[in-house]
Amino acid sequence: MSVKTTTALDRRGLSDDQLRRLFANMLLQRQLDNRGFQLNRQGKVPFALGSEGHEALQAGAALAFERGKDVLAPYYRDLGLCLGVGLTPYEIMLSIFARAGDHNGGRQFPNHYSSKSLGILSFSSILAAHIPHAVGAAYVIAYRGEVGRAVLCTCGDGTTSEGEWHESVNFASIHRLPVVFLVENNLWAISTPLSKQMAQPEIWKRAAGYGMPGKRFNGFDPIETYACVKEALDRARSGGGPTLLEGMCYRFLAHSTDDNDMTYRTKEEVVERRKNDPVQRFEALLIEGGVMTRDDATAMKQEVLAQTNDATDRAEAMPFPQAHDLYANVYEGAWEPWQ
Ligand SMILES: Cc1ncc(C[n+]2csc(CCOP(=O)(O)OP(=O)(O)O)c2C)c(N)n1
Ligand SMILES: [Mg+2]
Repeated sequence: MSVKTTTALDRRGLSDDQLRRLFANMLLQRQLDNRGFQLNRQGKVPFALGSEGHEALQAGAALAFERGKDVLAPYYRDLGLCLGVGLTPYEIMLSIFARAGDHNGGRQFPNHYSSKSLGILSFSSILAAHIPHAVGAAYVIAYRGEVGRAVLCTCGDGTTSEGEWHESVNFASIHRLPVVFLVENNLWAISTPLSKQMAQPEIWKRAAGYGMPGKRFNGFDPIETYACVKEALDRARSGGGPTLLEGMCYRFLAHSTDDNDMTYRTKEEVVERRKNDPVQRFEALLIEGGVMTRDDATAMKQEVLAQTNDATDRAEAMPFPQAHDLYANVYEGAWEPWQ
């Protein structure tokens, strides 16, 4: 199962500006990804998680999301998706550095994105625990009779083995809820390959069993991703019910800074997959298609590096949370269980 290579620019109605924004998002995601790993190796942060290989999928999906209307229920690998819907590099860095100014007070695991104002649901490290939450949010939209709003709920391929995933997809279909289930299939669940996760490896085909439309697309192509996610979100927003989407991609880095992927996959496999690197491919397509010049691309990379450096320095300089407010936002009235 390989991810297709895109050979010519098919812009599907996107303007030059939108195409450049897609690319800028992909660059920023990769830069911040690398920064997290660097900070970990410098001993400055305890943990970081990579999303290299998911850039095109997440930038494309984010472009289809309507800020101020839609709700996003992401998972830990959705750095680019969360940047794309409005989280800033500074907010990302506050979370990685576990500083008090973070949305979760510096007390959530890193890469557990959330923002009330942007409509990003906070989530749990327990795989698939956020899928019923996403369906609950979609139920609220339907219950209130709101049109023009939908929930975009993402997860990895391995997560679709969890019972909550199946129960949630089934419930959403029965009630024709406005939700899109987007599976980011990177072929691995830490060390477990897809073949040990499911005997029928085409996740999108499960849609038929639940009575909803399903589609698989090339997640290395941000434009194809945008078109598929937009079509599904539009259907959900207009009362057409849920869709199951499967975006094919690959995880280039280890699962996290705590993982050594060379214990379960070969360097050759990763090198082979990197030949289709979605960031480099999209850059080449935009240059060939006359959307930007090589100099534009260089300038964008410099800008992204400057943004990342600025976010890193500002977040690192911020204070940690204080021990005395450990239970703030946990119990009503900041009740402290030891008192
Ligand atoms: C219920 C549960 N089981 C196991 C884990 C440990 N775990 C964390 S991430 C992960 C892999 C998930 O893989 P996938 O859904 O494919 O997402 P990916 O990390 O590949 O993007 C596992 C097994 C967990 N967090 N929760
Ligand atoms: Mg996976």
